[in-house]
Amino acid sequence: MTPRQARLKALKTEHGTKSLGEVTVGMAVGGMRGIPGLLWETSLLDADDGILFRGRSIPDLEATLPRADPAHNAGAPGEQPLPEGLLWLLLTGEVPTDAQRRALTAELTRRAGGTLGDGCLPSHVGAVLDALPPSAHPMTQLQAGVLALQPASKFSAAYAAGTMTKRDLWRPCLDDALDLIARLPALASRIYRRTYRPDLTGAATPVVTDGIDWAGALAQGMGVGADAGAVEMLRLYQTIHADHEGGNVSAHTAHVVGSALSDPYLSFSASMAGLAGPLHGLANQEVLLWLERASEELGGPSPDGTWDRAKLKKYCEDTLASGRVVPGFGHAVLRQTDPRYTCQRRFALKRMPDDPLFGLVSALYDIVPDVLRATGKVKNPWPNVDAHSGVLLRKYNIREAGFYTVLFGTSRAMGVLAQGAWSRALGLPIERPKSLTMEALATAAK
Ligand code: CMX
Repeated sequence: MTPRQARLKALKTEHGTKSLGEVTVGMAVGGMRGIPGLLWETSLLDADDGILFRGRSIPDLEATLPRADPAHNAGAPGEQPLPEGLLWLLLTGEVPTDAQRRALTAELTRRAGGTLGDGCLPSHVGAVLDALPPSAHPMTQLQAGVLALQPASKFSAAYAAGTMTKRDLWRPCLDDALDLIARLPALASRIYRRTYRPDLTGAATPVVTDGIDWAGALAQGMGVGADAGAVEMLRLYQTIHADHEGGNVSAHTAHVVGSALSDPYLSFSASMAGLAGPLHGLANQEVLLWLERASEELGGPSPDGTWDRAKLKKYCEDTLASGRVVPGFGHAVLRQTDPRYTCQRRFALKRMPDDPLFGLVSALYDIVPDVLRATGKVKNPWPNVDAHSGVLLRKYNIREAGFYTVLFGTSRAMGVLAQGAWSRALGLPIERPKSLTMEALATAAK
């Protein structure tokens, strides 16, 4: 038994009957807010301080995770953390050394058949995508593409063979997780190119295979790999979206589906169906469209780069009056500005301080919270991760908002799949919370 397995066993034996708090009727009908009902090892969310990945804050990760080698960063040392470094941290609880990060990148490359680029996709995956109409949303394509990869599941094969105990299934689960993560840059870029950029053919976007990092391969596949700023932006983006503890829709979906011993391809695909909702991951698409509409309606910034605050306030109020939410603001758990927003803002201040849409995002930071407070019902008026990401992507020529949630998804894979392997290693059971009818709730409340 490993130390973590022993710890969970001891927790169950010594504290299994202790209460974690009261469950009210309001919680039961309020989206289970505040009910502590999940074990999630890879990250923990604090309402004020934001996400901690294995106990480490985003600024801590920015300072400590390995960066790109000069050879893969236009000759200069990388400035942004590499997603593989975070994946190592999520899996092991330890910040990797540069050598360990390089080894994980090499392992992902090996698992992808020698390239993190387009060549690693089995040909039938392209055929599945091509069978969909071009109008299919990129998130639909992502799910279909992941399901097309599923026949390669080692977890499913091991379960079917019946030669492994339930406790040992974490091994093929981890295998599947790494195989799938290895193929995501290629799958995402294939979806991007067929939907928006058919001009970027495989031949036109050659992928360096010798040591290129995972986000670098994604950038190359999307045709922005020659822009060092774009590559760095994607490294940061792919790092910060990876995990947000276990109760959010995408993570929880992966968790509940995986608990039925559905394999990682199935649970990740299901997770992406949840991420595709506008109140969750699709908010990043909605934000950019909303910003572009604002810019159009207001006729852009004034010549000195500032935005008309009164008109912006009205634009926000009109959004609310039309029955829509202000995308990119609010959160079910957070009660302060999302640190994932703040780190993107730091990146923008350094690399694109004069970008007009960044100016708009900054102006909205001063305006939206008051507008939301005035409704008297919004619990958190501050911006979340999605309020900022589209402006960074757009700056680096990834302008198609419909694709943005796919980029959230490729990152989220690292968190939910790392936890999925741990869930199997810890032998977590099939998830089955209790539901009640209104009559049963009323009876229980008496
Ligand atoms: N704009 C307008 N209304 C908002 C709002 C916003 N940004 N945020 C919350 N509200 C409303 C809710 O819709 C709710 O209204 P009703 O009582 O009429 O249903 C009320 O305020 C209370 O909501 P809450 O308790 O503050 O927030 P919830 O936990 O219910 O919802 C969230 C959280 C994120 C869905 C919500 O803040 C929202 O819709 N935000 C905009 C969409 C968004 O940015 N989503 C991305 C979140 C991060 C992510 O997962 O990627």
